[in-house]
Amino acid sequence: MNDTIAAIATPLAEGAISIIRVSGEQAISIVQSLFDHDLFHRDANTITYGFIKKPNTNTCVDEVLVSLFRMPHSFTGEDVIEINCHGGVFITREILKLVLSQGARLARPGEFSERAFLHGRIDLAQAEAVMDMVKASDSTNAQMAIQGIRGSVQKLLKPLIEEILNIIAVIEVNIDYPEYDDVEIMTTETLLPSIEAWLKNIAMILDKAESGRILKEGIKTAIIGKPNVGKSSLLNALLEEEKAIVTDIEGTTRDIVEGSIHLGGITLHLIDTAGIRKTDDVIEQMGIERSQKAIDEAQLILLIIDASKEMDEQDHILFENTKHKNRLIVYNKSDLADTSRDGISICAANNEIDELLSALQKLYEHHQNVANAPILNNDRQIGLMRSAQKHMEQAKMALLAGMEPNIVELDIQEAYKNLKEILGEYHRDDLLDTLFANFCLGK
Ligand SMILES: Nc1nc2c(ncn2[C@@H]2O[C@H](COP(=O)(O)OP(=O)(O)OP(=O)(O)O)[C@@H](O)[C@H]2O)c(=O)[nH]1
Ligand SMILES: [Mg+2]
Repeated sequence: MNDTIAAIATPLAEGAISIIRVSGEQAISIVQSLFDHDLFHRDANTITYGFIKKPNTNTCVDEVLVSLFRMPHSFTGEDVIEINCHGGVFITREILKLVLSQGARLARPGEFSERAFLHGRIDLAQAEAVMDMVKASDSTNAQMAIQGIRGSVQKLLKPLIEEILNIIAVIEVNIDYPEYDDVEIMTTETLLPSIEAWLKNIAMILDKAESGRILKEGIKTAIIGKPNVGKSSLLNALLEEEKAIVTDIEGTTRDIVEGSIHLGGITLHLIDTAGIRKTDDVIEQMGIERSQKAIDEAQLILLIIDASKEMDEQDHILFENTKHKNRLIVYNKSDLADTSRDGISICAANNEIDELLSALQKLYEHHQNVANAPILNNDRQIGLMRSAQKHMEQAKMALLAGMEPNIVELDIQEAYKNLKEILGEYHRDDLLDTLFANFCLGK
């Protein structure tokens, strides 16, 4: 981490401005060697107007604004310079080249954030939230990201980590200093309730995490049904564009057609599939195999049934095949139906799909409430949390089976490690610090 890194921080495309970011011990001196105004004596968090010049010549390269941040109060925790230059692809690259020629190294992707993490400016969950913000495609995602950037995961985990540390500390003191009699003795009776309370909290967090993931990643939604029931018409109505081909010929759609819609904060990733039926057509058969795969992978199925006809054997097969999935039964062609059926009725051909839209909103309404609460929202975080849960469950089972607290401590320590890893920090030292802070041992 001793070298100074540089990179273009904005997309390489024509625009009003581009930013070249430089971080490290030499950041100020490197940029100073290219800049016609004094930076060495400038205060932190200032912007200086001037010109970038080629070193040792007087050739003017660009008119720029130079932002200066001094360690440790910068994004990376190091000295950081940001050069705002004109947003041309050539000129941006040219200035980066000059910076590199003066001794900076080209940064690897994510290296600025990595340094911020290594210098303790942000924890790992915050670093992930920075990426989430860059990738956020709607207000819900942006809202979750800003929570994460402000350290919501750490706040969420802090009480749980403290509780675990306390349990471990008491067990360890019991083991190492049996003669120390003003320390409470950790027995199965005292330990079990704390573990159970802890597990309850974890279960709640994991439950909300599922909503977080749904909000962030969207829902894979497959439109399924017999040929000609109006699947492609529904896709087009939902997307408000003529994306899939619609004809009155059975077996029109042979490949997967995709598109995404936002519905009140939830994103649905829709796939229109080939109508499922018995067929000798090789291409159609391949399409049907893809439809089957789409059913397996989908998180939500919209099973489309032609409301103008009686349900036949093929409808019933699909009905049975999708029973175990999260699904909505949708009756299309309501304009041709004599009797209205229980359930969601639409007329895709005329874009009359309000009943379906409100059913979808209702289905995912409860997830939206978590957007403003601290939540875990990626696989890494959720995986580690599950692992912590597993270890604590094991500790609980062992205690119930009559094991001594000092035997189950290993599992409890693993759970602690998992939680700390969510934030990207695991040090045995923390344990020792708590031990000494709480008990003033080892004088
Ligand atoms: N009257 C009426 N016709 C509809 C409706 N929705 C679709 N259709 C017609 O039904 C026919 C089939 O529609 P598609 O959307 O291609 O059906 P599909 O389920 O995608 O069919 P495949 O791709 O062959 O599996 C077309 O002629 C549509 O115009 C509707 O709500 N009412
Ligand atoms: Mg179709």
